[in-house]
Amino acid sequence: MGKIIMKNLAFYSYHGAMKEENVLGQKFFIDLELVADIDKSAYTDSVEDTVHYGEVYQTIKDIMENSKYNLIEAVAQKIIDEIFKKFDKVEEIDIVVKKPEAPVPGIYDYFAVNFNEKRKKFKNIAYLGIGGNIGDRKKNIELSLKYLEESESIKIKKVSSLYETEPWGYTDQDWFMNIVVEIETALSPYELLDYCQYVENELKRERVIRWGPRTVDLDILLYNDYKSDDEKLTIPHPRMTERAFVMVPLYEINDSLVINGQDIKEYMKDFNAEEIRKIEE
Ligand code: A4P
Ligand code: MG
Repeated sequence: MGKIIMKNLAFYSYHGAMKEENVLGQKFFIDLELVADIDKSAYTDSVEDTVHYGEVYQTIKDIMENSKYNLIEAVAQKIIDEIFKKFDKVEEIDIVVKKPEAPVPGIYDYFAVNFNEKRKKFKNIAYLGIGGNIGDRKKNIELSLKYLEESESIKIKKVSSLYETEPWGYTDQDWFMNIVVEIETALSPYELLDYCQYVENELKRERVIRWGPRTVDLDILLYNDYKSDDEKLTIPHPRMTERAFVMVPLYEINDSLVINGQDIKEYMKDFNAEEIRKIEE
């Protein structure tokens, strides 16, 4: 691990809790230390193996010049979140945001906040099936992705195409739209189930008929190699391998999975094109 140090970056910005500050603006200074996995670059002499400080600077500049926060705490957090999102090699960030002209009458160099944050580890890989057949089906799927993204402990890695699918189980209902997503998560399987149910509730799913119409349903298909036979949580999802609306999008995003000891390719022979059609990449 190495460190990238950026000291006394100066910006003219409009952050502040007082109206005057948002109109008049003032000086801000930022100090930043990034602990990052950059050792290789010392040997390769290649910018790809390090964290490009010019790009980090641009990220900070965008936030400083194009947003307005009440608190320097919020400014610091936004910078931390953006840097972790954009720069994979950064493992830890120490940031100081200084405000030398705070609207406090008195004599001082500056007021500042200092945060230190380590990258959250999302080491578990899970696959979720998302589908619905009531209301604006596509919008409900998009909203559930938005809710997943909002969790600090979930990172969406891959999203399948959007498929329109014949209803499975209870067939006297409209066609569904389905997708499958790959996520990285810090949540345990049961915490992930809770979060999926929270998203379903937010989207006002009404449970009337089993396998019946729904605005949106989130099922945990796979979670690492985890196995569970519990009624509350069965993983791998018990009916997934019979369902084209799960297997076709799942295969699209990962064609090398093994489910219940069998290669996903083996399962794919069972599905026909009439029950599922791709409508959007
Ligand atoms: N549960 C157990 N294991 C899991 C898991 N791996 N993921 C429990 C999520 N939940 C799991 O689910 C009932 C209970 O299952 C939950 O309380 C949870 O603790 P539910 O969502 O309330 O009930 P449900 O969805 O009506 O029943 P079920 O059996 O889960 O239905 P499915 O399997 O979700 O099927 N046809 C098409 N084309 N596309 C679809 O998306 N979906 C369904 C619903 C039927 N037909 C479909 C589609
Ligand atoms: Mg379900």
